Amino acid sequence: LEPLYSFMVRLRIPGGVVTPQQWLGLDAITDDCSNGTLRITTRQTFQYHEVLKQDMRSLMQQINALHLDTKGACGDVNRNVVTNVNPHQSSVHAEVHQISKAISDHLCWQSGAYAEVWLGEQCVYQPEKAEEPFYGERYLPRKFKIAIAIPPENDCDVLANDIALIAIIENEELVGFNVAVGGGMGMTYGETATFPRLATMAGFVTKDKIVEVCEAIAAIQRDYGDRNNRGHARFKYTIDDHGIDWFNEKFTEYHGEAMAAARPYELLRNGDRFGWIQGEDGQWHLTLYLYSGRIVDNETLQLRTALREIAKIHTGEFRMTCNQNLIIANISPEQKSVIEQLVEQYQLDIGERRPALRLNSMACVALPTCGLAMAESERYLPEFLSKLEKIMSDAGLPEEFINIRITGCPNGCARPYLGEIALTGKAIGRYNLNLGADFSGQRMNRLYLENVDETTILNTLKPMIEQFAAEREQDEHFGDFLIRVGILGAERTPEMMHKP
Ligand code: SRM
Ligand code: SF4
Repeated sequence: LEPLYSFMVRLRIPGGVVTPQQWLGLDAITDDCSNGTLRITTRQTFQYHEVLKQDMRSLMQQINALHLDTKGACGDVNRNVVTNVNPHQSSVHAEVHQISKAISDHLCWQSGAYAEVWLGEQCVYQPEKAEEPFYGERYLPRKFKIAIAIPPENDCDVLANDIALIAIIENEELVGFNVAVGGGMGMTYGETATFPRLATMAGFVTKDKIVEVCEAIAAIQRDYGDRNNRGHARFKYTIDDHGIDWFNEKFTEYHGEAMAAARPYELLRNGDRFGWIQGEDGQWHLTLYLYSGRIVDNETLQLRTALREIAKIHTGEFRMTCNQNLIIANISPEQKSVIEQLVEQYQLDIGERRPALRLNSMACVALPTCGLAMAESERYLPEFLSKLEKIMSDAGLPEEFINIRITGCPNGCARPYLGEIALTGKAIGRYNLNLGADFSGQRMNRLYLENVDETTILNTLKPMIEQFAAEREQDEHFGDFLIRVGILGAERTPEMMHKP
């Protein structure tokens, strides 16, 4: 007899798109092999929780039958490539989605062991042929992440990635990408050599070269990343240690030509836009608010059932967002009213049924499934928001959007260092309070209070919110306000990561 092992399984879905047929298949697996919930992640894909060891093969085979896979969803390789959410809003979005798939496929590992272990295929190992032409025998020093933003939207928090690609559109055509390198969120409490970092701008490349450009950059990390100290192995430390000029020299060597100068762009916001949008081709798209991306039926909301019913009749696609929300995309004008009826019947949230504060909030999974959690996150977010909403409402700001993030530890899975208000777990019921990011994912917050309980957090925020209500400038966001009036200093630098 062995212990009852259970696993979390994450899919690779570049750009976060699945068909209604795939949705129905993924939904069915939830009952067959998992804990009855599907979970949309902060990187536009799905996770299954509590998959028993005995169900693992069946789950992997069912995923494979849906023409999906789990390759590179975890491990020291390139992870799910994320992009802006709505490809049908313009042809640029569609093109960028194809590019995200091309990068993901190109940097996907090749090993036949996956098919052998999970799909029951015969081993086809040929010792004379390299199994991993790019990764070699040692893969990368650490996980590696790529995101693509299409300005002015930054819903993927592009600068939090190892490679941040910012689409440059001229005369309504995608011409290429600005490339920034060395972003990442994770840190370890008390270890000042670890810190979150936003990617540094390196230059511009044309779109036809982008797959090779990503390969060259990942190869620099493969060859120069720290393989001795796992806590220092992310690409952000390679960039921070050597500097951007060193990177640009290496890039020219690896890629064969230098990047051009970065081109102008503007990122305006990093949350999702909810409700109905009509694309340039006349098709409709509906963005739904899902609480922390958890798709489950409960007493108050039959969310799983509702989405299953929609999938049965929907002819477009489903798109996951990097904020754990969902777009029912590419709905024909004829089908719009049918979907509207289902949305109404199941009381799904299109952003109108919640206070504004919730719509820009995110929490990582944390307890009970995450082994690294020090505090509650997903299960605590609604309670925290309710209390904060009361403060906002009393201050006369019930409609104000503030970007709120909670995580159960400092690893940063809900990108907390980009929250205007962010809690990172320290112990059960205790958090670090981080304040002062901007509203567009381009400035990190900094530590304001360490290891405090809910009462202290709310008592700290209340006067700040009241002052914000009284003294804010027109359209000023909370994080910017805290800096303008001097409650916080202007920059989060590596030295300030651990101190107010
Ligand atoms: Fe994460 C580890 C969940 C996005 C930084 N992350 C984990 C693990 C696998 C815990 C573990 O290693 O034992 C968590 C599983 C919890 C569970 O029960 O499901 C976990 N991470 C998640 C997800 C599901 C959070 C969510 O609520 O949606 C996200 C899945 C993304 C995906 O689909 O691939 C998730 N993780 C992120 C992000 C955000 C992002 O990528 O945009 C980050 C910060 C960005 C970054 O990588 O720098 C992130 N996760 C980490 C880290 C810290 C890495 C570091 O550089 O220090 C760990 C711990 C580690 O790798 O050692 C971690
Ligand atoms: Fe787990 Fe920490 Fe990631 Fe939350 S931030 S899911 S607690 S590793």
